[in-house]
Amino acid sequence: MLKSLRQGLQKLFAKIRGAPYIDEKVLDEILDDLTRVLIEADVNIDLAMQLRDRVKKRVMETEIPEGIPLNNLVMRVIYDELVKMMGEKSYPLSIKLGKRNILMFVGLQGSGKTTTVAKLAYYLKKRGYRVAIVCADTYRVGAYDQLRQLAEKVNVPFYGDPREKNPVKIVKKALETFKRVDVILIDTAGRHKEEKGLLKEMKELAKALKPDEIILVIDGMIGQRAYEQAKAFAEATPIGSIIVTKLDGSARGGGALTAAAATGAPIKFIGVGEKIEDLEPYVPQRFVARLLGIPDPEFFSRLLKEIPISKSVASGKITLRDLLGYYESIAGKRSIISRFKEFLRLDSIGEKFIEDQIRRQLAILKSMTEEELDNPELLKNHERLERIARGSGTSIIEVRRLLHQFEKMRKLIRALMRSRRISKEAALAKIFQGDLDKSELAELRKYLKGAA
Ligand SMILES: Nc1nc2c(ncn2[C@@H]2O[C@H](COP(=O)(O)OP(=O)(O)OP(=O)(O)O)[C@@H](O)[C@H]2O)c(=O)[nH]1
Ligand SMILES: [Mg+2]
Repeated sequence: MLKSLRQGLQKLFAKIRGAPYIDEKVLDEILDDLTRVLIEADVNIDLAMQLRDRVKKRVMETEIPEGIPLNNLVMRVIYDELVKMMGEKSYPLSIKLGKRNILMFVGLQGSGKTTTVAKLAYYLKKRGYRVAIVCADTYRVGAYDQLRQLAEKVNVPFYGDPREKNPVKIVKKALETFKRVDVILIDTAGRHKEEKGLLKEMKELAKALKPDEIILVIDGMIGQRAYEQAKAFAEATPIGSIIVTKLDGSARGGGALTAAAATGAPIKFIGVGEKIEDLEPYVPQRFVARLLGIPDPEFFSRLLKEIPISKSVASGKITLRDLLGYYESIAGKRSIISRFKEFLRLDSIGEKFIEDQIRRQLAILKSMTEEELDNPELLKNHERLERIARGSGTSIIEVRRLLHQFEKMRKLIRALMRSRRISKEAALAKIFQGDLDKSELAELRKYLKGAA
């Protein structure tokens, strides 16, 4: 179904999901891709641009909880806006029980009316309704036989008269014949290539038949041209609904659906193949989720509520206590220290020096009060610095240097948490164990230059 649109969107989502970080530039690139994919599927340019602007605005303006990657927000917002563009609401077929519901099908030539009548008959019959089909297409040779055969296939009663040229007479006859049914589906002729004639004839027929609902069948292959048709139709009748067909093969189906949805007319079903069972109720949420390759539309509502990987990601605050915890956990582990040295190419410095550094920093951290560990702001106070330096057998300069390095490291940790979606503990371990990519490593080298 809508192969190129689906592939384009799925590729884009894989890209969003895998993006190591998202800033405004990356977001703009993503939105360029999105716009291109939509326009290629024949979505109207204005609609595509509006969607782009809305996604950007919402992403830039939304505050998201600490620890939830921006990637999730971008996916969620794009999903939401696509759903809106696809119509947002779903409209179940309203069949009133205890009466005969007359549904009249109209549409341009070849749009899929006759096929859809049979599909809907099958759909309703499976759900327990008593259905009958009527052929009121007195124009096309073969229309009668086509529908009769389909009715046999679906095994529902059928009425038609190949010799009668007046569709109103046929339907009157059919209504006398089918007294005890729930739904009567009336197929009409689709001989006009332009909307005006179609709608004029539809109104005349509707006046005589008094249908409960008129269903316009639109060929998905006409793409965004569906807009004019759906709009004129919606204006011509208050009891109209829409079925868009041929969404299986078409490269322009996305354009047809979005255009029809943009008129505000209710799209009730979609045709997704030539077979009798290839008709589905149209639910924009489900439809978009499927385009995006996600089986469960609930996925998107969970995206922003997801419990982050660890609690500390949620709490998010990175304090000196985290650094202390890490130093304590590696104290004396030579393997970590030598790996650390190796990957940073710090040969000239030497393992002994690193060990010594870690030991001194540990002493500084241990000389801090609980309050200070949680709130480095307090350490702007000279007396506190003096106390810590004395307590750890170091100097005020060293304490300041540690604080300065910690500030830089905090940025790196935050960047890692966001880009790799990991907890701060894991980010710290990555930093010290050298599990970083090139740009992350460059950051860390800069940081360590300050240390040496
Ligand atoms: N692939 C695909 N083909 C469809 C779908 N719906 C209809 N068709 C095909 O479209 C062609 C025209 O379908 P019809 O149902 O005869 O169209 P119609 O509107 O009744 O045509 P007229 O009566 O001539 O106006 C047929 O070959 C159908 O098999 C669909 O959802 N997918
Ligand atoms: Mg037909």
